[in-house]
Amino acid sequence: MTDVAASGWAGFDLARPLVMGILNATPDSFSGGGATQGPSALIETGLAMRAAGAAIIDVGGESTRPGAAVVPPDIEIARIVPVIGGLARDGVTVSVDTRNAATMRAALDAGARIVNDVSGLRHDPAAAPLVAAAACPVILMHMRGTPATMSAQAVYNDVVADVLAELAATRDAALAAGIAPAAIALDPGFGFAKRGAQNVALLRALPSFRALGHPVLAGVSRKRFIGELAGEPDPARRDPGSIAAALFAAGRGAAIIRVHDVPGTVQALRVWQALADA
Ligand code: HH2
Repeated sequence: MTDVAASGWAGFDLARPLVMGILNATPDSFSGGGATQGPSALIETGLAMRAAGAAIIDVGGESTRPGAAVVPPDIEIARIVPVIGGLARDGVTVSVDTRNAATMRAALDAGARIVNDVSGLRHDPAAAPLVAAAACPVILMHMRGTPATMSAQAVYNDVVADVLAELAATRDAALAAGIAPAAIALDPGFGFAKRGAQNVALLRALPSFRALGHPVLAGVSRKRFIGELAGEPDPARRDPGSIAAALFAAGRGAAIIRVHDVPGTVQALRVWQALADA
């Protein structure tokens, strides 16, 4: 198997877990949207995340929480392009969180360097050829159905084996479309067509996902299963539980941790790493 830590991804060496800061230019994200802030406030938020230690800022213009409204690409583009442009001009490494090829194109043109697709490039048939031609790093996440239908599809024979097989098939389709193996990172897709204990099983199984030969991203921040484990119904109050899960994911080989609370997660990872290094 390729040594992921040695070979790196997106120009990062991955010797230590990276933090990806979540910047939602949406009015309806599950833990509070940012669209009401306007582009300059969102850019300031993104710059503050970088100053706090985020390696990547993930900019999205469509909420993918269960049952969220579908956002047409032109609205998605209008929400995110000014934010991506502003961050990229300041040298920030930006990923674009989208399922739409037109949005990927506009985001890459505006300076985004990474594509993050919760559908694993399966939602839009134009997406995989576009990413192959752009030769940019890409995060392929596992989900079933769409945000509107996924909750009903959280039925598995063996959640770990099934998600591994489906994500490997998604990866193979990306390779067949001409995307380089070294460009790909994989994500089990916590909360996407998964319920409570299924997320826990997948988190414990992260080493099996890493064994697919790509860096692994874990996006657990403020998600419902964290709330269930913590007894905290309010997503905005789930950062301590999210950090506990982030450290657990890092201990099981996650290379990238996608979070809302960048300063808290960076501090926790620094201490965890220093203790692990000793
Ligand atoms: N989770 C969300 C969105 N994008 N991308 C990846 N790779 N992994 C994830 O787990 C993931 C993701 C959902 O979280 P958030 O962006 O905070 O909410 P919303 O989709 O409601 O905007």
